[in-house]
Amino acid sequence: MENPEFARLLGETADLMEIAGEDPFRIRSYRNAAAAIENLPERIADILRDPAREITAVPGIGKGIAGALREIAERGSFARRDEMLAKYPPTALELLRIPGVGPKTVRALWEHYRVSTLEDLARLCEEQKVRALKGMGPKMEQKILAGIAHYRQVAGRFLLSHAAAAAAELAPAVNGTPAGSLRRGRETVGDLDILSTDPGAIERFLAHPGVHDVLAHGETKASARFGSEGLQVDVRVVAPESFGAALQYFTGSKEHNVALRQRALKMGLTLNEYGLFMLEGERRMAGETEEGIYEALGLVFIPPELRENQGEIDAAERRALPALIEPEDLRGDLHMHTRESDGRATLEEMAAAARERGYDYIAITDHSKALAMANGLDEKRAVAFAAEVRRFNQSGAGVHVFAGLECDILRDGRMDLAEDALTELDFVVASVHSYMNLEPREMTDRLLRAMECRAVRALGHPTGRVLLHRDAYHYEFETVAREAARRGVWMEINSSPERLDLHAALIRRARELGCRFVISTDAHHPKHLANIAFGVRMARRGWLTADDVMNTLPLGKFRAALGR
Ligand code: DGT
Ligand code: CA
Ligand code: CA
Ligand code: ZN
Repeated sequence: MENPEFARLLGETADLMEIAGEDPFRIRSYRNAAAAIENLPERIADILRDPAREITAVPGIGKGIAGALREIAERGSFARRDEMLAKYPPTALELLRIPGVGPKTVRALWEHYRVSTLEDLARLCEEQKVRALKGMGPKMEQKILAGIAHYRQVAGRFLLSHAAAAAAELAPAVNGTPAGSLRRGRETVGDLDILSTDPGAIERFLAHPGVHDVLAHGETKASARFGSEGLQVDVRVVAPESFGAALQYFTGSKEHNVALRQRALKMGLTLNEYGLFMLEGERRMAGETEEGIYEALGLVFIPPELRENQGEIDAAERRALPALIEPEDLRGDLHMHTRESDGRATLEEMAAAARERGYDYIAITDHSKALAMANGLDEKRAVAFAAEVRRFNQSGAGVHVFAGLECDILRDGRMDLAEDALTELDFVVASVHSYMNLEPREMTDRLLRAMECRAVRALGHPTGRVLLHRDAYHYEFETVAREAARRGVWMEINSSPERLDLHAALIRRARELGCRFVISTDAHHPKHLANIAFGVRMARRGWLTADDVMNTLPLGKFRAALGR
């Protein structure tokens, strides 16, 4: 058993104890232990197995928790957890995910109505029975209903980054290739699909230490959960002569596949996960490679990111697909934070990491003062930091640093810092971090006004969405994109895995309206610079070429382009 699983069982038990209203001190000790285990570089299972080691030597793990861990290692649960699960069904834990529903509410729901599932809670709200509970009212019922609706939409989906990390571990273990939404670069992934031609793949998949809860197990297919967060993984074994057909089929999207199959039928062919065949006589036309399938259908190869049935088949027939941007096209990264605001590293450390990636330039864009929590910069500090950046550039660090700022757009659309200070900087990205629930008209005006500031070069995370958590704020995107194009303000594609903002459809629309783009990471740590790959996936899904993206320019040309 791996550490996250130990941590999950302890955390779950703490949640249940909280529902039961037990001693906060004991609850906290479970939570602290879970956090300690989560961050422990060593495997708990190894320490337990080593007779020369004492598990209580791990900080945060006392005698009581140590006993629980031993029990978990032995039989997958422990007495305290079993006891709590006898009181409350495990579905009660899911209720805690709904905003406004805390442990006390869960307990009251159980005690008064024996309700412990989302379905029952939704019904109870509709029947207006929740308002009878202490501290509840009609407004709360509405809020809970909205929360449940949202939860159902996102439940069971995972960030692209999470699925990518799982695939990086599992695919090599089964000699497999990831397909499905992960291969298409969708920002969230429902389940991970892996294909392999290795007959031993299923066995090795199920033997992998991170794999648990086997959902289906056959000769050529198995489904199970992976890791502490329980991402579902489907592994399929296919014959080598069908590999391309299977990869094509299981990469999807379903809509793309349907359109492709219709095309095949019109050509007297039939396409399935085994291959492309003549309708009459069943002669095999293709199937070993994806390229072969597209070619036999009279199409150029369609990159997986475009397979959403959004005109890509037509374009492939006309040989008019764009030459999509590649990660190697990027020369720099234009949104990152340092310790000057809420980043975790210094200017020097960020620049060193950028040089290691082979970049020619970066912009340091710390927060402005409206983001007090992030220790945002006022005019004086911004200008002083710019001077520090320029001194740094004198030191010949091998990568050019632009003195930038992520300047807050205030509620009325004014910039957080005075324009004369902003003008002294090389690169200002303007972002909304507050008042995200304005009426669409007001939000539109706010963004339009922000772009009136001559110092603004880019619009940061332009829709403000946080994947699986917060919807985009509402405004007239086309109006704003048109104005951005007119003024030469670039649209940011924020590569942070929780944001991936803009998304594909808006990127494509913005491009049609004449916008240019930057792809940036919003890094708060040197390791976040690697997230640029996710932003590039978004750009590709938005049909962008290197020419559409400003930070593919070499330093000299980029500097010239900064003069707006
Ligand atoms: P997800 O897992 O919800 O993020 O999205 P996908 O696209 O990975 O969907 P999934 O895992 O259900 O299926 C993988 C691929 O298999 C899907 O993209 C296309 C193909 N597929 C699944 N069901 C059907 C179907 O009913 N018809 C066709 N033509 N293809 C299908
Ligand atoms: Ca999938
Ligand atoms: Ca699947
Ligand atoms: Zn931001």
